[in-house]
Amino acid sequence: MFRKVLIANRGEIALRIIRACRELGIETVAVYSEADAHAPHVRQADEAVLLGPAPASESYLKGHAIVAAAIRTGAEAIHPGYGFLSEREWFARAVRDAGLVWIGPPAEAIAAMGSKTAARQLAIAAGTPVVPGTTTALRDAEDAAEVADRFGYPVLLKAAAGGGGKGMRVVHTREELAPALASAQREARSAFGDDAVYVEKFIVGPRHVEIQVLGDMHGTMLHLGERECSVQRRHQKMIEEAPSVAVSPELRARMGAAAVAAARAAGYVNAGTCEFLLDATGEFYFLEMNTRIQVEHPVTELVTGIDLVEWQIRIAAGEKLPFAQEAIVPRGWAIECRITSEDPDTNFLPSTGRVQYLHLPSGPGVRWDGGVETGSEISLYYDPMLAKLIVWASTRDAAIARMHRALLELTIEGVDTSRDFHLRVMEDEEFRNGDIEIQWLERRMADLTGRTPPPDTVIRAAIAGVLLAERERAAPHRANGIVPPASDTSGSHWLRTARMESLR
Ligand code: MV4
Repeated sequence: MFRKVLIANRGEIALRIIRACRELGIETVAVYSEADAHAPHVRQADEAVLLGPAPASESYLKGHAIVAAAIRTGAEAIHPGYGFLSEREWFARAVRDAGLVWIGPPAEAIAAMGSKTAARQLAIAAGTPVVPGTTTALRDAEDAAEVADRFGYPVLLKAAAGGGGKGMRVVHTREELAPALASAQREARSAFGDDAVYVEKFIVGPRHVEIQVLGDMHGTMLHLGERECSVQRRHQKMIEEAPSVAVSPELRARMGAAAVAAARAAGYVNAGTCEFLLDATGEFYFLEMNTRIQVEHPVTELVTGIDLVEWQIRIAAGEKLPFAQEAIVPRGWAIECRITSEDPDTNFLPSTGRVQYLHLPSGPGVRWDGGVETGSEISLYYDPMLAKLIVWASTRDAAIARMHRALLELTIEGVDTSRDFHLRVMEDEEFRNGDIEIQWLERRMADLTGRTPPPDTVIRAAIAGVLLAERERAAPHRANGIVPPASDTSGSHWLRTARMESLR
C-alpha cells in the first residue's frame, strides 16, 4: 500500500479522499490555491502545497506543478477526484511518466471514452446497446439528412468531443437540419477545438440511469448497480438516488452486464460509470462513460456497503477485488441532495459571501460530505456545490422522510443555498411517486422555487420573532457573536412537518 498520496482537488471530494487515506493509514498531501489557504482540506491533510492564485487555471489545473509537488513531498500516487484534471488524458500520462501512480483508469481508457464516437464504437463492439445513430462524424448537411431520414425525426446532433450537453441540437424536421448542424459544429469547435458532430435518434422523456463499475488490474470487472440521476437542471444533477424505482433486479443485471462489457472493451481499470438513457418502455441505451469517481458515488456506497474511494486506492496499489458479483445486491435506499450556493428563488443565481453559521444534520442514517465550515468564504472561482447531504433508510419512502428531516436540521447562514428547493422536492407528490425523468425538474421548476404564499410568510416571521425573543431571554449569552437564526429551523419546521404529515 502507498505511504503517501497527493490529492489534486479541493472541497468536499478532497476531504472525502483524505478520510479514505486516513483509514488506510496513508499520509496525505493537499494542494491549494491562495483563495483556499484556510480551507478545510488544507488543514485536514498532513501536508499542503500552494499552487498559485485563485483561478483554477493558475492553481488546480496546473498539472505539471501538481506532479512536481508530489515528487517534492515524496507522495507515491495522485488522486484527482472529479472535475479539474480528473479526465485529462495528458495528466494521467504525465503522472505515470513521472514514475507516480495514477489513482484512476489508464490514460488510454480516458482517451477512448473521451471521444463519444469512439465510445459508441467500443460499446457496439462489446454488444452494449447504444442509441441508434452514427459512429462517425457527419460530413455535411446532405450526409446528415440522409442519416436522419434513416432513423426518423426527431434526431439529436452531438459533438464527438462533447459530453455534458455542449454542442447538442434537437432537430425536428429536415428544414432545420442544415442550420442546426452548422451551429452545432461552430459551438463544438469553440468549446472543444474539434467540430466533429454525429447524429443520434432523439429519445423522448427518458430517465438518466447510470451504472457504477469497479475493475481491478487482475481481470475482475464488477458492477455495483445503478444510480437514478434524472433530477437535473441544465445538465447539473441536483438529487441522486440508489437504487432506481425503474430498475428491477432483472434489468439491473442486464444493464450491469452491458456496463461491464463496455468497460472491458475500453481496457478499463478502477472506478467508472456508464451513463444510460432508460426509456418508458424499459429499453436502455449507453450514452457515455465517466472515467472518474463521481459526485454521487456515496449513494452507491450506502446501498452496497462498498467504500468506492478506498477501493480506488487499493486497486491502484494492485490489490484484487474480493467481491463476487452475485454478492453485490443493493440494500435499502439512499438519496443525495447537492447543497449548492445557488438561490432557487432567483433561477439558481450563484450566491457568494461568508458562511456565518452552519448547523449540520446528524442522527440515524445521515451522512454529510461537506467542503465548507463556519467562516468559509464562498467565491465565484469554484463550483457552487458546498456539500452533499446523503441519507440511507430501509425503503424509499423512509429515505425521503429522513432526507426531509435532515434538511430541516440543516442551517446555513451567510449565503443563499438550495436547501429550501430540496425540501420542496421531498414534499412533491410526483417525486414521492418516483415519477421523474430528465425533463421533470425543468417542467416543475415553477412549483419548486420561490413559492412563498404571504400568509405562510407572515406566520413564519411571527413564530421566528417569538422564538428569538424567547431564546434571548432564556440564554442572553448566546446573543453575543453568532446567533443561530430562528427563521428556518423553527417556523417552517412546524409548517413543513404538517405538510409532510398531510402527504403520508
Ligand atoms: C440524449 C438525450 C436524448 N436522446 N441522447 C445530455 C448530455 C449528454 N450526457 C447526453 N445527453 C442527452 N443525450 C439522445 N439520443 C437526452 C440527453 C439529455 C440528458 C441526458 C442525461 C441527463 C440529463 C439530460 C438532460 C437533457 C438531455
